[in-house]
Amino acid sequence: MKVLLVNPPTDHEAIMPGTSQILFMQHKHSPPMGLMYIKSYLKKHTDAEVRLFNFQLPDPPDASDFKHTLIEFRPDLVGITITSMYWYDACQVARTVKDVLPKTLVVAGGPHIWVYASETLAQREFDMVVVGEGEITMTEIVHRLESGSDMDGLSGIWYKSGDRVIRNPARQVEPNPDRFPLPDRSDFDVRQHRFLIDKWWPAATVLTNRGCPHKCTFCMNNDHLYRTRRAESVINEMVQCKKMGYRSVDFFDDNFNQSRKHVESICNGVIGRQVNIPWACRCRVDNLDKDLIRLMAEAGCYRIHFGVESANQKTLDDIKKGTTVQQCREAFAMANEAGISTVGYFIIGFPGETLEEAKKTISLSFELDPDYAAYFTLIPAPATKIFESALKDPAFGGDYFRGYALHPIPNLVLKVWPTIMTEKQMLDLVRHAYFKFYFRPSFIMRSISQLNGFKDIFAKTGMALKIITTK
Ligand code: B12
Ligand code: SF4
Repeated sequence: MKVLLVNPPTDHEAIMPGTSQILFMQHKHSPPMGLMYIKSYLKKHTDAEVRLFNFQLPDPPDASDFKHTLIEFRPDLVGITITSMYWYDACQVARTVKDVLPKTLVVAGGPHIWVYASETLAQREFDMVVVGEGEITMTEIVHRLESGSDMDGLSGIWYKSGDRVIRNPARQVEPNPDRFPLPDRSDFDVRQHRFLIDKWWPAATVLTNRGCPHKCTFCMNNDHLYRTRRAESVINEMVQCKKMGYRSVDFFDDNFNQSRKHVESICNGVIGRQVNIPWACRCRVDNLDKDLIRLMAEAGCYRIHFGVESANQKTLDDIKKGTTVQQCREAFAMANEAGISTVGYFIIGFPGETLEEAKKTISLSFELDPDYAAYFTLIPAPATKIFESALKDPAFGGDYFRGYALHPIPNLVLKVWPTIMTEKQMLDLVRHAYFKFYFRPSFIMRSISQLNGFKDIFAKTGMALKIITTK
């Protein structure tokens, strides 16, 4: 049995209007963690020969490389990971598979499928979708195919049977993430992965938990069951990455500091075992205090990303963020004091937000003085509370996302939701904020002093040009 897992290309990705994506321009080259987890689980629990084809590399393979792999490897099953940003590209991949190998089973999974399972199966080229976590479901699919059994009752899948779509029961998320072996990093040249702001690269992306118990209304966090890995297993992964040549670790958890105990055990373990590798993480501004931040710094934390979102307490309450503006100030101050650099995320255009309030958010971004700031216009995303509210407002123009899921088009332009401010006001604010933040003499001087080779100069100049030229 041969399985090919595919991370689709990004040639026709959906477009965030304006300058919102600037800080993440190259980050789409992060390794596909979902597929890497599925691959290692399949390798452990089946005899299948599993390969991973990754289109999302700085020097990406093209469609003819992919066709060549299909012809040479002849997979029985192709599994494609799909986020809504790359839905059109994912459809192209599936179509290529069916053109070259019509009998190969094409299975889709990933965040887009969690929302649009039936729309995906409405496309001719998909045979099956996996809704939810894929490790165990994929393994069971392979076992059934190997033994010639049908898919009757296999939880977590929907599939086509003739003209009918069979919807099997949902699969519960795995309560113990340590059941999953470490993600398989063997397919990648580690040096290829680089986030513009990484101080030490290559940086390994590592997940220490899954899920998030919060219910922020703008976030599509599909599985709220929050689960942590054992610290020992996380540390083993850090050690493994270091041996592979990674020079830092980027914890990709949505919410690294949800459990203080979890953070403490990772930090204490890292210190005790003298792992000695710098790391970055994404934290909420609550759940932190000076002792914890000092411990994190001692354990190698060099950068924290904070979701500030807004400077207006009423907005923070409305979006159910569960944080206060004061906590934002304290979190940045504590990180600064501990010598940890910071990235602040700020969102412009929450429903009901006035121009004055949005300007306050931008002022706060300067007051907090993060090392990097990322400004976004609010894009109501499917399966979020804000999207549900936007659908009730005729000004938003209806469920264009479902239309896209049914009839994929290249480079869909994502929609903002103008309630009080106009779209132009939001886009202008974000562009000006980027301009003001990144063209400050102090920022330019610091960036120049930290330039790290030609690639870095090229990437940072590209970012600067995009800020200047984007309308
Ligand atoms: C890291 C991350 C990023 C990184 C890197 C993205 C990348 N391309 O690698 C950065 C910071 C750049 C980023 C940016 C954005 N992201 Co992002 N990101 C994530 C995050 C936090 C983690 C992804 C991850 O590694 N997950 C861990 C793995 C194990 O989970 P997984 O990928 O879902 O895979 C599991 C299942 O889905 C399933 N599965 C997945 N693929 C497959 C395939 C098969 C065949 C099968 C059977 C199963 C299967 O099995 C896997 C294992 O259990 C997720 C949130 C989350 N917690 O997942 C959001 C998320 C993927 N991002 C999202 C969004 C919206 C964005 C942005 C648009 C945000 C923005 N406003 O700019 C941009 C888009 C950038 C871009 N062009 O892609 C959404 C996607 C929504 C959607 N409908 O597709 C998510 C889900 C966040 C959210 N809660 O809203 N992101
Ligand atoms: S925004 Fe962050 S804290 Fe809020 S639900 Fe999403 S992941 Fe959790």
